[in-house]
Amino acid sequence: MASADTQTAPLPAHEMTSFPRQLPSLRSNQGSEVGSASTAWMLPTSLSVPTSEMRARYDRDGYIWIKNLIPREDVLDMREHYFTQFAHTGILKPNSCPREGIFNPANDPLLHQGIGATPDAQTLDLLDIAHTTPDYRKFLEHPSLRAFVRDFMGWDKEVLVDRAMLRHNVPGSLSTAVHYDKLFLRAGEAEFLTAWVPIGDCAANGGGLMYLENSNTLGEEIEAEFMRNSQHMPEAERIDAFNKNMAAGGFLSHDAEEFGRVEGKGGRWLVGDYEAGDVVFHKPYMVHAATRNEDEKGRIRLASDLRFYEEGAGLDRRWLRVWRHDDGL
Ligand SMILES: O=C(O)CCC(=O)C(=O)O
Ligand SMILES: [Fe+2]
Repeated sequence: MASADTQTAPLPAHEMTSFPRQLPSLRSNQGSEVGSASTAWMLPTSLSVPTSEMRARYDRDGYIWIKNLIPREDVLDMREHYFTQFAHTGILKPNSCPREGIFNPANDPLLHQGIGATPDAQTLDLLDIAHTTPDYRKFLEHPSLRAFVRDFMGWDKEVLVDRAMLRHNVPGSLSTAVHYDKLFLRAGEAEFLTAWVPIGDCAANGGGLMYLENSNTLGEEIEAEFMRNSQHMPEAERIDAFNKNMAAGGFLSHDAEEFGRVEGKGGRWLVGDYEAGDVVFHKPYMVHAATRNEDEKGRIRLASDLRFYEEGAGLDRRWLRVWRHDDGL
């Protein structure tokens, strides 16, 4: 991936895992597509890179994409577990297995939406249960992930807030709109670390996350403006991602193309071909969105997003409960 299409400096030879392929054009929920001239490949980082260099990349780029952090089969087990719970809804292609998670192309994508879009009542009930299963809660404890987080952050002990999400996006459905995570975790003063875990392979146009290049400062500026405009609100309202100064759903925009062009001043959207086992970590103000799932193989995008604090740090206590569709956060 040593080319100008990659976001940052050329990779050392031992880190080149694949040759560059043509940059994709991407879509969000509304607006025109983000043409390939406005996209770039994210920088992948292998576990062999020294921690100091990983930290430098995270500080510089606002994200770090770690390849093969969790054993692939453990991630695919989780994929199978999740889609087994949804199989009876008819979401899966006939004669395909839950581990593959292929969408039934005869379905209306808008009737099979997940978190971040507009799930129907039956799906909401299933989602509530899916977030509580022992398999999922155990997956969140994965020792490879936890050891990495401690080591990378230099923490003796990490706290994962219980509110972690499982989000599926079938091809053609709506996807998570443009935001930075601090919008939703305003009550804690400590800095947290987000981990985005694709649960299955996910090509660049397959519904994974895209990051607005070098946008952590932009996110900080937007948040400072929100805070200035809400200083007269009562505390509970001020920290609410859905208060009257915020757009619907707490998002910054549903149109990534326009947001990148106008707010991002032409910054590129960074994306990767993610594989099961990879984890992307990002900063609280880094602007991102999920791409619209246009996977040619019909694979349903499934991912989980997690937030870690250092033990004892001032965290957002509202997030200490397992996600429910009606938790108001
Ligand atoms: O997976 C998604 O669609 C959204 C995830 C996200 O926004 C995050 O990891 O912070
Ligand atoms: Fe996010």
